[in-house]
Amino acid sequence: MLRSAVTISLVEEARQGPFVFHGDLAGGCRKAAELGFDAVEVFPPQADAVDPKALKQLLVDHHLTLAAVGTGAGRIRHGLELTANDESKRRAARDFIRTIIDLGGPLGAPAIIGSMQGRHGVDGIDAPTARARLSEALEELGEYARQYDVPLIYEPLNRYETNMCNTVEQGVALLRSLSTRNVRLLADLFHMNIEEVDVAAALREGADLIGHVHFVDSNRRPAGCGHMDFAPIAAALQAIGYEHYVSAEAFPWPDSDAAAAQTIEAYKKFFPRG
Ligand code: LER
Ligand code: MN
Repeated sequence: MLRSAVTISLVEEARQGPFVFHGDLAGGCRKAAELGFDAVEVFPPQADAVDPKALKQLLVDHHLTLAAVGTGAGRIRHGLELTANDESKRRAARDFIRTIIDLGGPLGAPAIIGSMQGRHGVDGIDAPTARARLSEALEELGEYARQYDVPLIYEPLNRYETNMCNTVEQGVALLRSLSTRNVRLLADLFHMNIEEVDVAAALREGADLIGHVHFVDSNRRPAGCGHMDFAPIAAALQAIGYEHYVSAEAFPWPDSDAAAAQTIEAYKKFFPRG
């Protein structure tokens, strides 16, 4: 069964970012449960900023699961990228992600690699070198996540955020070039609206390699507040037998509570449960 989730950011530097709830893990969990979400997706500043026992208790108390844990603070707060020139920075980037895998893994949640993938064409990093560095990291971290029986999630981003992979097709090609089979794609509808010719067709092409969805409208407002055509997207997810999370990574527009309420309404409309 496909499951709903909502994002909670604990990263001060991401206050203006596309997260529904900000700065309050317990409050976000309470609201998520009140509205009927199945899960929360957490964006921590670093792994040790979250007490795993307290997080587990919050999830139990509110009958929620943990959908995923973001790693983006590794870049925005600590300046780490997997494609960096400096070997020690690349190692620190992988170490950072490993600690996030260790946080989410025991709770059944995968780590997401988005902005930490970095890019080529900066600091003299050429495309093949960047690709090799990213692939090496995905191989290692994908296998590392296996101990918790969770995948590693890799997110193609739009062209203004990376030039590693912008589309599902490029993401599929990257994953197929790896020897690990434990990396899946994140289909973020905001990035896809910018980059894909046809969002629903791209989801069908991604098929069982898609392991997570960021549910959001064209303008990064909550689903239903932009011009995204969700009916064919929902049909494509049903057609590929998608049974993971559809997680609201959207601006808290017009505010967090209204964004969460709007998302759950859109979720019920497009993914009705028998
Ligand atoms: C960044 O634009 C994004 O979509 C996040 O999920 C990645 O950290
Ligand atoms: Mn995203």
